[in-house]
Amino acid sequence: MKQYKFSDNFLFGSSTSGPQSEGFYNKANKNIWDYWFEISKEKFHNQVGPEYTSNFFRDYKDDIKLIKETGHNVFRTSIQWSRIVKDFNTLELDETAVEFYNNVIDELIKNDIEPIICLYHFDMPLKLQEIGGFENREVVELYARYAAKMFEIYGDKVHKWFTFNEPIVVAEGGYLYKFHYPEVVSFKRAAQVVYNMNLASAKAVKAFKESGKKGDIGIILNLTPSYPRDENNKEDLKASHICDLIFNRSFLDPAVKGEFPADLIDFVNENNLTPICEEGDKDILRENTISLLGINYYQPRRVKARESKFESDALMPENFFEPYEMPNRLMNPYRGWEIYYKGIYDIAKNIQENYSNIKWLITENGMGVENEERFIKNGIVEDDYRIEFVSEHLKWLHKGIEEGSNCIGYLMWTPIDCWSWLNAYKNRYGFIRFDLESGKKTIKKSGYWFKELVKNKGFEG
Ligand code: BGP
Repeated sequence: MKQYKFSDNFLFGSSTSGPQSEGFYNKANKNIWDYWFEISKEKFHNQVGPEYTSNFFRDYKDDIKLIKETGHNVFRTSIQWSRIVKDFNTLELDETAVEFYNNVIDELIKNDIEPIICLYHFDMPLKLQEIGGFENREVVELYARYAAKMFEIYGDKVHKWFTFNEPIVVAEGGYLYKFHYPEVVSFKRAAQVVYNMNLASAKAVKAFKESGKKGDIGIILNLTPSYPRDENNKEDLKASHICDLIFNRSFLDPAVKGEFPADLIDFVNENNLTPICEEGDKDILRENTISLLGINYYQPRRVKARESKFESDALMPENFFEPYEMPNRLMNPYRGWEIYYKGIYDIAKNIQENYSNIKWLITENGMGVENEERFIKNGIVEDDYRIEFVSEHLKWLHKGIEEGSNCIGYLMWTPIDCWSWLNAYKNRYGFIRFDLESGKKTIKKSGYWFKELVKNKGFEG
């Protein structure tokens, strides 16, 4: 048995997002999820949409009580652009929403829980999607102005901000693989979205600096470390390098280093994917790098060189690699994602060695499990698998920190079972169970375990 101790000011908590927890409650505007559910209910698991979710808008006080009872010293959520802004051009705000987010922030602080706020979590306002979403430069400007407004009104109380959650997923889901609206399949348009979101993020960082508010600003990236099937096979290495460029470094490098990797620029030029750029963009990226990096880690990406031709009408990332199923890999069968504990350490070392050891934290890590009611004993979900999942990741993270990686916290996905996009309530991730029928919220075994972990600043394992 070994003691795994974390520093006294280490952040322990969890993350959710506005669209996945609040419910609709007369929002000023619809976002693309509200709309997509309206027109395509059948796409959503059991046809459950975003209108109710776990009712954070109504129940935030009780929810924060539960979050407190599970030991959190930090909690992350997102502001819904479509809720707080009434008119995107004049930036007229919705007063009920302003008050709601203000109350949430106050309630957290009152409970000694630090609020971390993200400004965009997959939730493009429908009106802005109608003019092209992040393909349109005008939306980049509107986003930067919205961000500036949020710093102005909440910047005295919130000291950790994030511009985007998993921006690469916006491009993947909406413009390549059809698991987000607008269900477009175009590598070129995806590249434009990636480019414009990088710019939008840098412009928000600029606005934050200009606001003069105290604190850190960053971006949240879902890093999927790329592992080649065979380290000694040149073609496998090339495939894994391309994946790393597309899925990780397309945001990581501009955010931290202020520029796109040269190999990525060559790749987009060679494949006719070059986005439309404007003069001055390079300066904006270079001058507005982040001070804090959020990393969501769920799974590695194992790849090999293509063994057969990829059949598709349009050019896709898969033209350049094939997924590799490593024998004996550990799987989360419900989500279909590999669990690879050491990946979190590899990320820690990568950030330390290649990204100037920037201050970072895990903003999501988690295990979605189906039919968790199977594990209820005496009214409590006995989720020992989740305890194992967290502790095994923390052991590797601890090693990375011991070796000097500048990680300041670990946030799980998610406090209370929440609505998960197309999967709705299929897989449960929370420390706290949400009973869909009765609306009851009950702390799971992992929630009590987490409380002890935070109290002791570590665990024995
Ligand atoms: C991340 C997202 C979250 C959350 C989580 C779990 O990618 O930031 O919003 O949903 O994944 O994934 P899923 O809901 O797809 O099971």
